[in-house]
Amino acid sequence: MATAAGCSSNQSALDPHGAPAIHVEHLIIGVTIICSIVWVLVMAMLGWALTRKRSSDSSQPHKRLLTLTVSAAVAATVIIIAGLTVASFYTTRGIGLPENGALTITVRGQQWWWQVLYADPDPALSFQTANEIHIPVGHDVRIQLESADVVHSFWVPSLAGKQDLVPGRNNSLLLRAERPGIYRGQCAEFCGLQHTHMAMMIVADEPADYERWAAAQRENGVTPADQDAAAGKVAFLSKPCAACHTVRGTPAIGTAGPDLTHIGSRQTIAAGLLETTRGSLAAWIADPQTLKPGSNMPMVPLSSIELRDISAYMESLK
Ligand code: HEC
Ligand SMILES: [Cu+2]
Repeated sequence: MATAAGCSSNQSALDPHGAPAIHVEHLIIGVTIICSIVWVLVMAMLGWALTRKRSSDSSQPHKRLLTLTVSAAVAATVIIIAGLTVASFYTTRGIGLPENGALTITVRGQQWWWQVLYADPDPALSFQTANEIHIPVGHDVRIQLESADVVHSFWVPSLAGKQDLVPGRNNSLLLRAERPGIYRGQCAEFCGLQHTHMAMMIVADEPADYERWAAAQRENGVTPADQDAAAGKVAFLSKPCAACHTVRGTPAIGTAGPDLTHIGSRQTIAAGLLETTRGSLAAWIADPQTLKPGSNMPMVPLSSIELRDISAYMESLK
């Protein structure tokens, strides 16, 4: 199995890299083994029953043997089902929520992208990003799940269980990575036209790298030195872009689309659709409806110079 571009593991519950995902894998393997044994036994009994000679033995001991066999099978069923219930109960506990004080990240599902809020009691330390969630390795992280529109589902199979994002309800999930890397996840609940293009990246950094990343994200968007990018900033602010997008440190404070303050630092755009390059940014801005039909970003008419400059500006927002 090949890994998705840039990712350090398969997007698979059978390739776990964090404690919650390991608990889930153990449960999957346990249930599969037990159910396989039961299936083989049932098939063997069925085969035996179909091929044996019909017996006319109606003696008392024979009847007692039948009663005993059926009772044993019923008891085994009860024990196995109870055992699996207990196992899934302990798995649910194992993937349960971390202690208070753990890093908390709010993820808000939107058609069709992930809004990611790193809220801090000190507003100066709070920031927002989209579709790419950085976490420190070896730490429990609490993911608070909300939805802006319909039901979505947060699923990063190699790091955690799966949890729905339901409008008007607060769900949460424990996320934890044991090794640095990039882990892919996606929306796992059909949520409309672009459901399949609602991917995310979890980037697990060494704690020092994580702190560096968070400090950089807290900064305002850079004022570009490059001439094209500087012209792009002016164009961006004069177009409807600014009504839907925020670039902190500028008058753009729209909230309908992803925060673009550090768009150039993210690996992909439009929820995993394209790798972030100046070319892909230009393609996206020129015609989002061809690349992601139905998405909530309209095509904004731009001259070719404006398109070039705005793409340069977006790329410069590291
Ligand atoms: C009506 C609101 C709206 C307008 C106007 C708008 N956008 Fe967007 N934009 C969005 C939404 C919603 C998304 C998320 C689309 C998705 O991934 O499904 C988005 C996504 C993006 C992305 C990718 C962000 C990411 O993190 O993946 C970029 C870059 C972007 N827009 C730039 C622009 C530029 C430049 C303009 C002006 C030319 C613009 N947008 C105009 C709503 C808007
Ligand atoms: Cu979704």
